[in-house]
Amino acid sequence: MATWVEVESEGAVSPAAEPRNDQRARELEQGRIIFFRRPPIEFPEQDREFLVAQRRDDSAVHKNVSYRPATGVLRGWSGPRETEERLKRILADFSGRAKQFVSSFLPAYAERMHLDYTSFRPLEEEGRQLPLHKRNDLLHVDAFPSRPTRGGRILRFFINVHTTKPRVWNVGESFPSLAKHYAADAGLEHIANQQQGIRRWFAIGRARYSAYDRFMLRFHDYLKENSAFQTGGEKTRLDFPPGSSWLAYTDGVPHAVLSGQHALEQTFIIPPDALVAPQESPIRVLEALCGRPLA
Ligand SMILES: O=C(O)CCC(=O)C(=O)O
Ligand SMILES: [Fe+2]
Repeated sequence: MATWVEVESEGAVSPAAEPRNDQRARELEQGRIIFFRRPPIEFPEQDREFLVAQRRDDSAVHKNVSYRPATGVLRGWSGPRETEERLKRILADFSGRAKQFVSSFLPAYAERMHLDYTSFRPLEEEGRQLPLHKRNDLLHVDAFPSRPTRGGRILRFFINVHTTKPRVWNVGESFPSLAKHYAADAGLEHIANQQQGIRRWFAIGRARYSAYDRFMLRFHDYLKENSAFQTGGEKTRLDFPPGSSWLAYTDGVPHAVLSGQHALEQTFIIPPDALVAPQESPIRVLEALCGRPLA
């Protein structure tokens, strides 16, 4: 079994007590998940109670709820106005604290990271009926169809806010190994070759999507479609206990959520020039495999 997956217990971390160096960032960039038995941020008990009280039948929750901290827009929610305002406030507070925490825990990123969406995941993950490419119980690496990163990385901070149930993940092999085994079959060469044509013939709109973005979107779908990979690939089960918290680069760690309910999550996009181990980033790993620049 791969040794690169190590769940580290940090206890309740006071960010100020952490050494101000890049060790944690390096571990994350290399594919490790950093685990906190208790959230490293303040999270009020009344907020937790409010979140876990939201049920599908009484508030029309059908999917993950997303919140955009930059604009205050809430998606995927259709409860009463008052409830909506309270939910927004809770997500905005969580987002602000998550940002503050990541800035001090991972100082290398503080100046350049981009605060992406916040999410609340109110549904039991086990047995969700979703179309194949949307299923999160299948191992995958993340790529967002609407937000190309051009080589930037996707860092996610989670809290399991459920009272009693763990959130259960499977995680797979390291990105370099995953790419070595599957990138060619997923069409890396073809997508790398398209780059120049697209540069030449399409104007600005398309250029937002680098070959890297197009490959990662394809790779996400390819991995979910690949039943040999899903059943035969190497995996490690991780149980995140109720009340625990974790950080992971989900564009590099193949992951699947098997069960659990009520999680909060904040996404950060870390640009290539803020990474402490850029040579380990998915874009560099893929470029080394295909011998061409991808962004
Ligand atoms: O909700 C989770 O625990 C992870 C789900 C996931 O893989 C995702 O949102 O990309
Ligand atoms: Fe994911």
